[in-house]
Parts: sequence; structure tokens; C-alpha cells
Amino acid sequence: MSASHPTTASNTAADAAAELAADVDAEAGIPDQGRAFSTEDYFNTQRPPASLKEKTEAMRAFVDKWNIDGKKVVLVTSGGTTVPLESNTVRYLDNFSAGTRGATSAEYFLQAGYAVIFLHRTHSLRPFSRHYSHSMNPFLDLLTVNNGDQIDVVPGQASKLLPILKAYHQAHDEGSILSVNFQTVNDYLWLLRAVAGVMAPLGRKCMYYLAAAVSDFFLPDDRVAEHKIQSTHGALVLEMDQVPKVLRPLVQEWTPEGYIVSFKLETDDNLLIPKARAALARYGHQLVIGNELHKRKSEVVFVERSHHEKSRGDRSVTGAQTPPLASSAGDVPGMYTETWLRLPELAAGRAATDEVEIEEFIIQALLERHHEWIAQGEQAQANA
Ligand code: 9Z3
Repeated sequence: MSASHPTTASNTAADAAAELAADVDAEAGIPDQGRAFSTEDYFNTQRPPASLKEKTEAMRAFVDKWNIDGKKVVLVTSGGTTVPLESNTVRYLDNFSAGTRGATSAEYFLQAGYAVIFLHRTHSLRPFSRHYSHSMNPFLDLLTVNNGDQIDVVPGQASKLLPILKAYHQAHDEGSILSVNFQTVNDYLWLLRAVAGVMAPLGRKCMYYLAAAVSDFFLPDDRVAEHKIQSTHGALVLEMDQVPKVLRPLVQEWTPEGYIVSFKLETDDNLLIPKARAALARYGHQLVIGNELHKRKSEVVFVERSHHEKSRGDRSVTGAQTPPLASSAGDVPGMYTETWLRLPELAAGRAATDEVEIEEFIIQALLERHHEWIAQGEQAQANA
């Protein structure tokens, strides 16, 4: 399968941004990764998942219902995508993510009055039930047998469970959460395009919160073995192609009015900000939230264009702290603003017994930004 690169003049800025990202990689000693499918080629050549139509219709019904009610809708993507090596899959490559970020964030969005489409990896953590995951906090440990045939909740556990149970029932009774699952990176890409088509009519009232850990590489359909790969053939040599960068069509074509937040995961602190900036330059969306793997639960950084640089009307941020950069590739002084959210500072003043989660503060900060994004759209309409 050969790669194809768009060559139209309109891609000059995008190409420059891609070059900028490649510069950051080169400086970090990351080799160039060969072939890339264009988004168009990808969808023209790769098979859609069998459930695409049914899931798209469920998402459409959900969005239509809440659009009539005037509710804001957020797409939360969560968990890692797989890349199967065989179509009768025994082995696959996986991207790291338990789904904690997505599941936790979905709860805070619901609390803030959003309707949530929760696009998640099969069997990854889910909103509400995540508090009682089988490995961290098995639910059987919450229960005791009383009088030989009654089930009671262990003393002290009921008060923790009650607010979770209430919020869970409220969301399900109102129908304000729709869970849609994916497994492979191919499922994810088709579903993302479908949901963007469904959410686009919401205009600025929709948000994309792209926390799923999405593979950068995949095996095209025509190179996936049908049956289990046999070890009798010796070493396994894999050549994978690059997944198309679908953030670009998402921002520019599929949902031009949506407020789009992507996450950038790095394991090298020094790459976090340059890579987040490169993503903003490349795709032109509103916000990149950077997180380093080991510190992801206690600190994140919001990277966005500074007020005077914003082309899509996003808000300015104050109180920015910019750590030293490993790379200055593509930096124009003052072009980007970084705001760090650090849990110990944010949780100061809370009771020591409170379990404080960084997602609470992430969502709080996003609500303001999304509100302003909507207000700017209304203002622009009034001026037109
Ligand atoms: C993230 O960075 C998420 O915050 C985590 C959450 C995957 C770290 P957990 O589920 O982990 O709480 O265990 N998600 C985005 C990862 C990603 O694939 N980003 C791409 C990249 O870094 C850009 S879309 O290149």
C-alpha cells in the first residue's frame, strides 16, 4: 500500500507545521517514521466496523434529543486503541491507558450539566463504576452477609457509595450519557468521523475532549494475517504505516465550530511543551492538554495560543508559567501560553480526607473556555 500526501497549496501552513513537529522529533533523536496515509485514502481503503451504522444512529438520536433541549454536548474519548496483527485476533499492539482520565472527566462533565457521549475502549474504566474497579476496589469487598441471608453494605462504605450511586442513577434516568465502545484504532477513526458528523449541527455548543490514547501506527487491512501468525516462520518482522492525522480534518472540515481539546502524552518532560505547541500549530484547534505519563494524575499543562495569536476566538489565559524548553523549534516568543494545573496547589484548603482529582479542575477550567467560545460565536453572529 503506497502512501499519499496531499500537495495542494492550501497545505503550505500544515506542511510547515508538520516540519516543525519533525524538527522537535529530530532534536529529541526520534527517527522519521516513513509512510503515512492521507485521511481520504484511509477511509477509501480500510473497512468500517460492522456496528458503525447502528452506533452512528444511536449517537444521532442522542444528539438530536439534547439539541432540542439546548444542552451542551461533549464527546469524551477514553482508553487505548489496539492494532490487531491477525483478523482472527490472538495478538495485538495496545496503547497505554486505563481509561481513568476519560471516565473521571465524564463524571465532572455530567455534574456540570453536559450531555456526554463516552467513546471508550471495550472493558476500560467507565464513569461511576470506575470507583469500584475489580483490581483497585472490588465491589464484593463493600458487602457483608447479615443474619445468614441479608446483604449489607460495610459500615463506612455506604456514605462513599451514596453520592456515586445517585449521580449514576440521575445520568441514566435522564439519558444524559451514551456509551459507545471501540476496540481497534480502525473502529476509533470511523467512529470519530461519524460522531463529528452527528455533532456538527450543534455548532459551538459541542466540545471534543480527546483523552483516548490513539495509536500512531496501524496495519492496513490487506497486510493483516487472517489466522494466528505461526512462530515456525522465525522472527516476526512488522512494518506498520502511519495513522492519518485526523485532527486536521476534524478541526477544519468535520466540525469547524466545535471546541476541540486534545491530549498530548509524553514520557520525556522536555518534549511536552514543544510537542503540544507543534500539535496546535499543525491542527489549529483550541487547546492541547499536556501530561507526562508518571505525573498525569497530579499535574497537566494547558497549552493554547496567546490571546493576540488566536485565530479561532479562544480566550486568553493569565498566570502562565512557562518551564524551560528543550527545543525552540518553531517558537515565536509570546505566541503560546502555558498554564499548569498542579494538584497539591489546587487541593490546598480541602479537607485531608477529601479525595481530590485533577479532572475536577481540568473540567472547571474548560467550562469557562467553552462558555467564552460560545459567547464569541453569538457575538460574531450579532455583528454579522
Ligand atoms: C492522554 O494523554 C491521557 O491523559 C492518558 C490517560 C492516556 C495519559 P489514563 O487513562 O491515562 O488515566 O490511565 N491521552 C492522549 C494520548 C494520545 O494518544 N495523544 C496523542 C499523542 O500524544 C495525540 S491525540 O500524540
